[in-house]
Amino acid sequence: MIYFVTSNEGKFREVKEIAKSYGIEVEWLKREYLEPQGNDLEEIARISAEILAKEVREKFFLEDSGLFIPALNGFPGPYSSYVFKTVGNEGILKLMEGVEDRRAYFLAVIAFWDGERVLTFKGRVDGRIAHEMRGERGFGFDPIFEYDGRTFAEMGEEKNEVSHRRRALEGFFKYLKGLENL
Ligand code: ITT
Repeated sequence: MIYFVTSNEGKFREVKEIAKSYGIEVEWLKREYLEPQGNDLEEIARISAEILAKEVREKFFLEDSGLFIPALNGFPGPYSSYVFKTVGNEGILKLMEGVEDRRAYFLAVIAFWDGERVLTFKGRVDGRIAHEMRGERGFGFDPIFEYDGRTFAEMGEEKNEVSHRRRALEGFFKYLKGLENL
């Protein structure tokens, strides 16, 4: 069993589901934590985990993720959580009005505190910003993020096969499994 620290229920559900397919049990440590500001998601995740390690005695991991839009110079990127809570999907759609280059990607960085140090694992998925919100599943920016013609919110469970989160967790869970076999 391993603790996953997040205040975001959508993230936890997906992580738990993906972990199951690797035979790993994840326990939800539901709480917010201090995140430093910065442009580098990996740095933010690493420092957040180091700070949190002073309070959490067990091994744990957290995940810092964000939506990056090249036509907006990478916005909202590391500020995705704040942007989602303030202007949301409508705000992003408005900013993208009349913009032809609709490419976007999600990044996820896992930071794992193993009791001594922090290890990081990254995942990325490329897609496009839709012209309108579509789909009922998922969370956050899922209704406006298109992957292969469908939004993540339309893909439901299938999102977990290709998402940034899946790709980051794959590296992490393989690492954990490797330790078991030592
Ligand atoms: P914690 O920090 O407590 O884990 P958070 O929601 O603040 O929760 P982040 O700081 O990592 O998480 O912010 C990521 C934001 O990006 C989050 O608010 C989501 O709206 C969005 N996001 C991340 N992954 C996503 C996904 O798979 N689908 C849609 N939106 C996502």
